[in-house]
Amino acid sequence: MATPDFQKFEPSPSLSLVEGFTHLPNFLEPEEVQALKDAAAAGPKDETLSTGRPLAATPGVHWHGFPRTHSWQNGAQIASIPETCLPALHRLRHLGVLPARYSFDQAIVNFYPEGCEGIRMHVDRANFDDIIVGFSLGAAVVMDLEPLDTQEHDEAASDPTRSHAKHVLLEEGSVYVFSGHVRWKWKHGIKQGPHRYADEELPLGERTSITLRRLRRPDQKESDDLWMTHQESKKCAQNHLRHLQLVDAC
Ligand SMILES: O=C(O)CCC(=O)C(=O)O
Repeated sequence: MATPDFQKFEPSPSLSLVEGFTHLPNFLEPEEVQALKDAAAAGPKDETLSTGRPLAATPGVHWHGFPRTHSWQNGAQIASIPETCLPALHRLRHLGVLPARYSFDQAIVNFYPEGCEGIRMHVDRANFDDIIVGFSLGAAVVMDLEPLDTQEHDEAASDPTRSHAKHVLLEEGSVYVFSGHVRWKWKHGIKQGPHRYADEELPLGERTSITLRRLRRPDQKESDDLWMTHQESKKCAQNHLRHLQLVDAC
């Protein structure tokens, strides 16, 4: 695999649209894109790790929207999703986008068939910790971002120099990172295609995203202040406790 050029990945201020959001277009090398596509096409190796999105409260890889038949059944030797993501995670750490000792214990692999309804606006559940990394494979889409807080929303909406909604073009090979403000106080989603970006209609096609997360545990307190202060998060706190019990029971 070619040695990555770290200079190329300097996140520019225009790519950090909201506090805590980093977007790195073309971050993945073509070989990494192919390896991730192969790993995703191979599908779940171990069905016990493939509990699907609603139950994604345990460590491991969770597959969402994938067909049940996959190439592991043909005895194919394909690197796993976590192995395949590692070099890119090292680069993100090297760039300072990920803190030195932060590690992930979970990946959610979402498959979006061509023309599907996308993913509704949401804040990622509070049973996941502060940093979420997303890898984009396949058709380009536009991700929408909006503040949860109506005051922040209204202030931005009444100021012509600010926009209360942001739109990010996620092309194949791009990586995004949510943490802090945008992770807890903004929602994000992807509408049903076709999408438009910069006055151009984006071609429809299949897309896969891989999002890496760390399940929150009782000893991980560093991000509590961020999410406990928010009203919406109070609801999440109850879910969080339920999920922690699930994790502890494993
Ligand atoms: O497909 C994506 O990049 C977004 C995925 C997402 O929002 C999620 O899994 O919560």
